[in-house]
Amino acid sequence: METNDTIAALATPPGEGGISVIRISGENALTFARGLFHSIFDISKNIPPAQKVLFGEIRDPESNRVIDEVLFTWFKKPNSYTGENVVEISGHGGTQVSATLLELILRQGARLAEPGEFTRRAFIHGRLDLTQVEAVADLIGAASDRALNSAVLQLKGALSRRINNLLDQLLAVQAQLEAAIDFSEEGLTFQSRETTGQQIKELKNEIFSLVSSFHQGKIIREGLRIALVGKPNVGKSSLLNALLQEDRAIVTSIPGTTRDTLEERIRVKDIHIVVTDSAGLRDNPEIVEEQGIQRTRNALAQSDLALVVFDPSQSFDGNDELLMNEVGDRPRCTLLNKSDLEQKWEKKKIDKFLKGEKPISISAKTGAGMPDLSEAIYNFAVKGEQAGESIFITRERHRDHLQQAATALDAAYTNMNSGYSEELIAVDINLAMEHIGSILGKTFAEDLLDKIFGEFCIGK
Ligand SMILES: Nc1nc2c(ncn2[C@@H]2O[C@H](COP(=O)(O)OP(=O)(O)OP(=O)(O)O)[C@@H](O)[C@H]2O)c(=O)[nH]1
Ligand SMILES: [Mg+2]
Repeated sequence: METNDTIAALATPPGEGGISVIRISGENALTFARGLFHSIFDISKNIPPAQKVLFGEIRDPESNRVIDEVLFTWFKKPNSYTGENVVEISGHGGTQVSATLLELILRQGARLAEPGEFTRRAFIHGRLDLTQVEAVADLIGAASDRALNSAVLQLKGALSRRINNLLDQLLAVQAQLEAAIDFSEEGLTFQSRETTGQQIKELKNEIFSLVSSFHQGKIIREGLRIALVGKPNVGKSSLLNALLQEDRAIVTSIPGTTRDTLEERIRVKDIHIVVTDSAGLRDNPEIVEEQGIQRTRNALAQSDLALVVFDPSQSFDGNDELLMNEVGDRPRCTLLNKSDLEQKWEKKKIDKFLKGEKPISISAKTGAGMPDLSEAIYNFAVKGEQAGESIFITRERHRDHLQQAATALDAAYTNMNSGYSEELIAVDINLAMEHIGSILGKTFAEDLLDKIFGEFCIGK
C-alpha cells in the first residue's frame, strides 16, 4: 500500500448528524486544503497555528460557490494522529454537504483512504504499536463499560509496557548467555547457570499468567458466551425468554420445539452476554432435529459457560445421561427448572456430574430463583478479575504468541537444567523474544496488518 501520498476520507459515519468531519493526511494535506478554505486568517499565504481551530467557509475553487461553514484544524507532523500532516474539517453533518466537500478535496489531488488507513499510518510512523492499534478497534467496538475500560488501558500502553518489560528481561538473559559463550574460555565467571535458569523460569511463569488472563480478557472484549443445553422440553427456551424478559423463543409443551439456534444479547449488571438457545439433546432424533442437535453441540463448544438445564418434574432418562456426557467437564452452571411443579427425582441422581457444585433451583415460569442465576452468571464472569490480574489478554493473536514464547522458555529452562550449551539455550530465548516482539508488531507480515486494519471502517 502506498504511504507517501495524501489520503482523505469522511471520519464520521455517513448520513445526517450534528457535524461531519473530513480528515486529510499526508505531505500535501495543507496544500490541498488551501485552495478550498477561506477565513479571516488567510491560510493561502500563512501556515495556520497548529492544533487551533479556525472558523471559515469552504468554497468550490472553480465557481467560488460556498459549500459550507466549517471549523478547520491543522496538525503539523509529527504531532497528529497519523504522525503526518493532517487537516480536519468539521462541517454541518449532512450527506450532500460532506460528499461535495470530500469530492473537492479529492479533486485537489488527494486519494480516498482505505478502511483503517489513517490508523495504519499511525502504526507505520510509530505513533501506535500493534496492541494499541487493536485497542483503537476495541475502543470503537466496545459494547460494555468494562470492554471500554480495558481498551483504553491498552491504548494508553498498559499492555505495551508489560510486553516491553518482558522483552527487556529476555534481553538481559540473552546478554548473560552471550557473555558466557564469548568469554567462557578466558576463565571469567558470570552469573551462575542456576541464576539464569531461575530468571528464565520466572519469565515463563509471568508469561503463563498473562496467557491465563485470556479467558477473562475474551469475556471482557467479546462478552460472555452462554449456551443453554438440556434434553427436549426441560424449559430452555422458556429460560431464554425469562432472561430476556420478553417472549422471544417459541415455547410449547411438545418436545423438540426448538430446531434452529437462536442467539440473543442480554446484560447482567455490566456484563455483556450472548445467550444461545438451541435444540434439545436427545437420542434418535428426526433428520431436521439431528441438524439442530449438531448446532447445539457447536454452541456448546463455543460457549464460555453452559447453563445445563434439568427438569426434575419429568422422569430422569437416558437423554439426561446423554446431556451430562456432552457437557463433560466444561464450565457450567447446573439448573433444576420447573421448581413450581412437583419433583420426581432428587438432586443426588446427578451427583456424579455435579462433583460438589450446588445446582440452582429455578422456575422459568414464575421467575423463582432467577436472581440467584444472575448472581451465579455474574460471579463466573468476574472471577478472574477478583484474582487481581489487572491487564488482560483480549486477543487470540496475543495469546498465541505468548503461549509460544512460554513454550520456548520452557524448553530453554529444561535444557539449562540438563546441562546443554548456552548456544542452544540462546536459540530458544531468541525465539521467545521474536514471539513477544510480534505482539507489538516489531516483526510482522503484511497479511497480518491487512487482517488487523480490515476491522476498521473508512476514515479511521
Ligand atoms: N410449570 C412450569 N412449566 C415450564 C417451566 N419452564 C418451561 N415450562 C413449560 O415446559 C414446556 C417446554 O418448555 P420449552 O421452553 O419449550 O422447553 P425447551 O427446553 O426449549 O424444549 P425444546 O425446544 O423442545 O428442546 C412448555 O410447556 C413450558 O411452558 C417452569 O419453570 N414451570
Ligand atoms: Mg426450545
